[in-house]
Amino acid sequence: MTDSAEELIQREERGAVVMLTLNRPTSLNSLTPELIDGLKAHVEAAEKSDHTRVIVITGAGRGFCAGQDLALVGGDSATPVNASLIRSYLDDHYLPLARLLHQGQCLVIAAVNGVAAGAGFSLALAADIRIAAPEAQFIQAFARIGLVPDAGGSYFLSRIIGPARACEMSLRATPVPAGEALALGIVSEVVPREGLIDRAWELAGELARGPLSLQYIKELFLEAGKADFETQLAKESVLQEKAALSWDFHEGVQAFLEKRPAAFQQR
Ligand code: T3D
Repeated sequence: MTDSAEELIQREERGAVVMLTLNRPTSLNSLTPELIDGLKAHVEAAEKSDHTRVIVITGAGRGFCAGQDLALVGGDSATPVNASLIRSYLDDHYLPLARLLHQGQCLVIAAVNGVAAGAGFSLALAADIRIAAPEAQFIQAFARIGLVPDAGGSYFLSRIIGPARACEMSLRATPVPAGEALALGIVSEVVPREGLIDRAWELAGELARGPLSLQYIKELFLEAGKADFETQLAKESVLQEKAALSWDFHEGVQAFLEKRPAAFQQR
């Protein structure tokens, strides 16, 4: 396949949900600057849109994302890789994408269809919810090539599974299969491969129909792992006041009292 910008990421939109499929299947959707920036452009567009609420990220073929395209990193054996270039590459490409996914208003689901390795694992970890096919495996592959976790890979993983297990996973770089990832809390569901995308649409649709407060909930948990108790109490109060001002809060209470399902309008 070619790597034209149009084909690198497939986009499908259904109502308030956008599904973005990484499309370099022959290298398990390994990441090039064009792929990272293309994904970021799609996420930015979703953030700017007045109707997109949920983004699903998945991969074409048998892999989710095998991390950095190593063919672009390795030179000839006599020439060491320029470390400062790697630093600026991270700063210019990976980090803006990680920030946008983690801190943006859209809710993000990673539908992990196959292996997620290195920065591909970090990408999945930046999502708010991960579901996976039984074939998926998660590898903190960085140490295999003499690197450290990046693109948020240490931050997210230690918050999800605890620093000790995250450190061990990163030191040993052994694959964690989907079932173990479920037990560890890395993914919230394991779904048969053939049903994974349907399940992702369903879950995304459920979130998209939810109240406006879902975006405040995402914001609340941005800091929850590191804020002290008083700071988090204050943040809850501020966001609760905002949520209470929403039409959806009124609708939620009315629906309860009238014993009917709520019809939220995300306002
Ligand atoms: O700028 C910087 O570099 C800093 C940023 C670093 C961020 C990172 O992500 S570092 C980590 C990079 N990723 C890896 O180290 C993972 C490399 N891949 C693998 O270890 C294995 O491919 C997997 C464990 C992910 C899957 O193994 P398997 O046996 O299922 O598949 P395979 O046969 O190894 O791969 C299939 C094809 O994809 C193969 O190509 P071929 O032989 O069919 O032509 C393989 O070379 C290619 N491929 C897989 N991963 C990458 C890749 N090509 C380029 N880059 C890859 N990361």
